[in-house]
Amino acid sequence: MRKRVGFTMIELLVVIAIIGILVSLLLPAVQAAREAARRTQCNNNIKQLVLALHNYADVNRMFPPGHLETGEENPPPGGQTAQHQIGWLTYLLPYVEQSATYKLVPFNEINPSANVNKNAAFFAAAGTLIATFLCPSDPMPLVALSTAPANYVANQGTDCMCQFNVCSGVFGHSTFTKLAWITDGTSTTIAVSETLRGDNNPATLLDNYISTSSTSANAQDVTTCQSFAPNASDRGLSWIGGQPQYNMFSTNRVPNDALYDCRAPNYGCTNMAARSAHSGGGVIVGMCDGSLHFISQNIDLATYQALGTRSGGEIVSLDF
Ligand SMILES: [Ca+2]
Repeated sequence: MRKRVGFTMIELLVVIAIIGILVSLLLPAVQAAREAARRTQCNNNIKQLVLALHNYADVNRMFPPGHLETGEENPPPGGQTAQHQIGWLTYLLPYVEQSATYKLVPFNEINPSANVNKNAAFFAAAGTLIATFLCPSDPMPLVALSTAPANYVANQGTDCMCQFNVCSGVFGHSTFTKLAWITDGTSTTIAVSETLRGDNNPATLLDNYISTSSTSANAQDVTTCQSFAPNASDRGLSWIGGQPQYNMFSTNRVPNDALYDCRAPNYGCTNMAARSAHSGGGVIVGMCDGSLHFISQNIDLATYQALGTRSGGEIVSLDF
């Protein structure tokens, strides 16, 4: 009698089923390992950024502004307002090994008669993708724009409008904070956190926020702000840009807040929560002393706000 070779159909099915089970056991582990690697990268980036802030402060005796208008601050009647708004990450370029890009930024160009943001040199700098500015845990694909994005945002505290050194947080418009002003202590004051990038497409609602010029809207009052339709989708889409949705966050509301971020009225007041897609629900923050923490979106709001102020006088335990 001829000996049977090969497998029966049942044997084959059993083998396939076993392989399927093994793969299904392995895949989540592989995915978890990949996300852990991505998260480590996001952690390292924030660490680099806070170190860069300190290196900047060593040279300049203060932190860089959250954002700054380098054009005419008060143009003559009928003149255009300043066009060149520069975000804080721009000032850190020399301290994260990006001096070549830094040299392209036309900081001092004042040209109220033209939109200098269309300056060729500006876009050569603005369009440069910088890995240190990107958190690979953000699931949003990179959008092809003339400005390159960033996942890192600076702490403006609980303020809606933070400018000219009058800020509860550490960074603001035309604000240059000295380390000595952080009287609550650098280990309990947040410097940097994360945001989720938009896709620049208001038709895809999930990543939208509310941006309105209505003077009846108050971004500081997040609940009231929700009555407006979420209509903007450019959060995090320019590291160079000096607009709050690109580079600032508020501790007025907890990380990953379920309500929409707000910007109103007339773009003056912003209330953007820190956001991330990390498992566990929360965001990484870099404190002003360079230490890193993962802050849960379930954190007590008063504690979170205390971590946002630089000189609020609150007592915060170190196990937040
Ligand atoms: Ca504080």
